[in-house]
Amino acid sequence: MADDKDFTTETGNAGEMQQIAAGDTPAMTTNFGVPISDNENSLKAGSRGPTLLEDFVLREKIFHFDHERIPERIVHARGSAAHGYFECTDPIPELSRASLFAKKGKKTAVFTRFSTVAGGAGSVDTPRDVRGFAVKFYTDEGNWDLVGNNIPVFFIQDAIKFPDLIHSVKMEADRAYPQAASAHDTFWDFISLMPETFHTLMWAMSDRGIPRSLRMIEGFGVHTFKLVNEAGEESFCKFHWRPKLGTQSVIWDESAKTQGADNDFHRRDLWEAIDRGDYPEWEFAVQVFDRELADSLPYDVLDATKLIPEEVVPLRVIGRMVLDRNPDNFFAETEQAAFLPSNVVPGIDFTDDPLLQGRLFSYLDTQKSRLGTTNFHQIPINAPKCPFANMQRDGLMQTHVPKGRANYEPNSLNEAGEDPGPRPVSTGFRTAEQPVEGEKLRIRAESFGDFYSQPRMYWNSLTENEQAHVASAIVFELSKVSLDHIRERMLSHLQVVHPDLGKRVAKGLGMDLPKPVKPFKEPVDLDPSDALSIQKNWNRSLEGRQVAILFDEGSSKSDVEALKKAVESAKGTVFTVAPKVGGLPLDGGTMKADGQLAGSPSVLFDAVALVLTTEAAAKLAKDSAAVAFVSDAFAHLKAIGATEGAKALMDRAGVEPDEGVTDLAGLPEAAKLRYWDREPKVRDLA
Ligand code: HDD
Repeated sequence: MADDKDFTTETGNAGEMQQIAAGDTPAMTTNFGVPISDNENSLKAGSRGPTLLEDFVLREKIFHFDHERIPERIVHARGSAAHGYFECTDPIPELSRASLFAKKGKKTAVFTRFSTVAGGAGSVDTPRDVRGFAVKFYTDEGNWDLVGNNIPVFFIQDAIKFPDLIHSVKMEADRAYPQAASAHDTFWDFISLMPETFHTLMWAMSDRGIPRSLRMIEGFGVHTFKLVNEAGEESFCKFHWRPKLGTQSVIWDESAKTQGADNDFHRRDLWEAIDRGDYPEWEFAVQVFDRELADSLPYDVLDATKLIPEEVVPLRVIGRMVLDRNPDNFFAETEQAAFLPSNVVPGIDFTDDPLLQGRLFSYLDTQKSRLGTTNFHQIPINAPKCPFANMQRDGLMQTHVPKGRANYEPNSLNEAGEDPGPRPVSTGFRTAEQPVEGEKLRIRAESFGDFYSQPRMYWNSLTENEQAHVASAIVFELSKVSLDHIRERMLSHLQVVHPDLGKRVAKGLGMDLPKPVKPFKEPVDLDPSDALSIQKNWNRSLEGRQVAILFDEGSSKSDVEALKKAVESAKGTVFTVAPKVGGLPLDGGTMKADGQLAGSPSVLFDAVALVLTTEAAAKLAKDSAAVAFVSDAFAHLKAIGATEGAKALMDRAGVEPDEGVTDLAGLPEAAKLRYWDREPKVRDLA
């Protein structure tokens, strides 16, 4: 027995823990505060005997572990978030009495969660998908949740279709695949039967569906909301977030390969940027218009499948959001964050958009099943930062301990000297008054009936290269559809969106064009909007972009260092890559690399530099990881800067000279762009 005791104290944590606990680190305890002396061994009858039921330390630990997972979000399950602040830069009291827009320089704390839609919580970051962009503003008059996406329109017009849309895109019901992908029968079956989805579909199939970074996505409130001022006057409003780094996307082949290289590509990028002090930032803008303008538009502003181009109603930038703090704990904050479109504050109000109206119910309801209690608002991440009080009481996991007996209103307990509790105030939230009349109808407004004009406008707003990406994405996805009639039905619609799109997708599928559908409303030609294109608005900057420098034995250390300095002084970041990470002999001294070649493919970076000697390049030309590093960078339209010695590797990788292929000195400038003109050389686009 003496031996058993010695074994535990010498090699287990128990003795150590007690010592640490006696110093700076707090003692480990049970959930009820009882100090724990041994976190290594369960309580047994004899050193090799059965475990005792009496062991409350073991039972509590396993019990808690068994229940660690909560139901994941039915949509937007995979997400990453950060804390930060909203700063008002141009107050709008004439439009809204919302306190966060009241004064220039006023800061309001925010918690912002980005997400993919279709995949589960453990899925990857880079599938083709819409991205969620949900912001919780902790204003001093309560929480406002702006629960938007990176695409300004939505697939459906009425909330009653949401479960069908989501069932169709999630993994198929019998086989439970594909995970996090829209390229399958049921999604395209639904889409092909619901032409209202086409506008958002075009956006999802465009480069918007494969963003480079969460720091480089736009955000949209999607619906038309109302702003209400102190006098009760209202205006219509759409909300926009514009990333300071510019909107940037990747190439589809790159996105698919990134999935293999790093499941957490976006999550890591967001975390690391905030961690090193490169705080992501967005401008916040409103598009404000009145009923008269709304009535003059050829589409309905209550229809969430339509956008209003900036050229029609300009954006007014009124603030900025900076995300400057990573969560302390993923579960407690990001996972338990509950966003509710019904959370608005005085000065902001809803419209009758039937999609928004349905959302007002859905999000409150879902929190009860996800977080298990009507008291989810008491979880720190969800609780307002301003005082809050009402007569709602009790319920599961109640953490407030209200004093006194005033749990009803009105009461006159104050007349007896007792605390009467909170009462409604005249400055509280008031719904903007609006006349409502009409018959009770289960019907879609005729003004919602044009499904083709805006998808066509979007197509016409893109560059030729972006159009080719859309057509190719649709070909890719429909090629994964196994049922011919779905493909045919899509073709009969796509040619109505635009004859060119229909023809190109048919050609890409190797199918004949069927007869076009007869639309409910004939499409009209709306003016294209340059603001909708990513490439036309490219941010020519190294900020937020990362350059990989590949070196090997004999490379010039000073060349690597000079390039690193040049990239960093232009606000880019550098990641060094070598066949071995531990340190290689370079010309000028040894150097360690940040990543090993096989685990650091070029899909993870925005541009690559090859600082290689002739000997090293000849050796690497026989290494498939090195060849793929270069050929992928070329195929993904990235800048490549190289020493003369790197030629053998460049040749083996099929690099042909163009504007984006440069010497080391030219790379910091070249790395600000992608080389769209190169694309026809490296792939066959639809
Ligand atoms: Fe939704 C989550 C965005 C329509 C029902 N939605 C959710 C999230 C985002 C959006 C960003 C994740 C929030 C987070 O990070 O926790 N959803 C949208 C947008 C829509 C939209 C921009 C249309 C304009 N959603 C929509 C409809 C319904 C829902 C029409 C139901 C009728 N959405 C939900 C939900 C979720 C959700 C099931 C899942 C988890 C949650 O709410 O909290 O209730």
